[in-house]
Amino acid sequence: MNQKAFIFDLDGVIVDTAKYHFLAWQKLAQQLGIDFTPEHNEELKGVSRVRSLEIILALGNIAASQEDKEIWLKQKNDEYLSYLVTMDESEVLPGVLPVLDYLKQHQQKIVLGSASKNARPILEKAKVIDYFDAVVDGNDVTNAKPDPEVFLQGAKKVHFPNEKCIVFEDSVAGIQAANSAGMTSVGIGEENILHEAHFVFSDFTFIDLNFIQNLINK
Ligand code: B16
Ligand code: MG
Repeated sequence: MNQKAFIFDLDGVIVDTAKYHFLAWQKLAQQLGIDFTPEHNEELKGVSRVRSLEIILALGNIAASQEDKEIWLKQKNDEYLSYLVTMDESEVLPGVLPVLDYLKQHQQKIVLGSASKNARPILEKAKVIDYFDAVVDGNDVTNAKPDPEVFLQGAKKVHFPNEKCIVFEDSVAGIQAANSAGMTSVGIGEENILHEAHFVFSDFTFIDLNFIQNLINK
């Protein structure tokens, strides 16, 4: 039987939590007198929470103590979590469930590879956690994307060699991580931004199940 490991990023691939990250970061930025726009938010995609704060503080030219940073990180995460309270399966992005169903029906491995430390509760709220054979998230890794650690750990957890892994990612750093791990990369988003990916689709509704079957057969 042909079997592959399909590794999914979370934010921007399975659910669109970027909009909540933006609102929470924007609230903190306003409090600190920093102008934080949706364009700035693009730079935070796939980036860890700590690194995101550093990017925002650099925007406002703010030097902060470790203590202040800890307070702001907690404040941002509490605000972010408040948006997730009402989250349910309706937030799963269009086209994702048919692909997950197809993979399950064809006995493929399904893995999560996300920078988020909130990944598990989000998968539970979105009611997709049962699809996953393994979850690797921001609590497990020390090196953030573009370092391939998150995907390497994912492959290891399901005992698959890297060349038999396919990664779905919406961030440039994530595509670079997949490529440097020797995996097949599928970009979800704009072709001009994700041009380093082996394949790019605007979203999952553009992914034909024949394409998935070809990846399984490869
Ligand atoms: P948290 P992904 C990433 O998720 C987000 O894209 C990024 O904006 C966020 O800062 C990061 O998770 C950390 O999230 O604060 O929940 O730990 O795209 O890697 O699934
Ligand atoms: Mg993402």
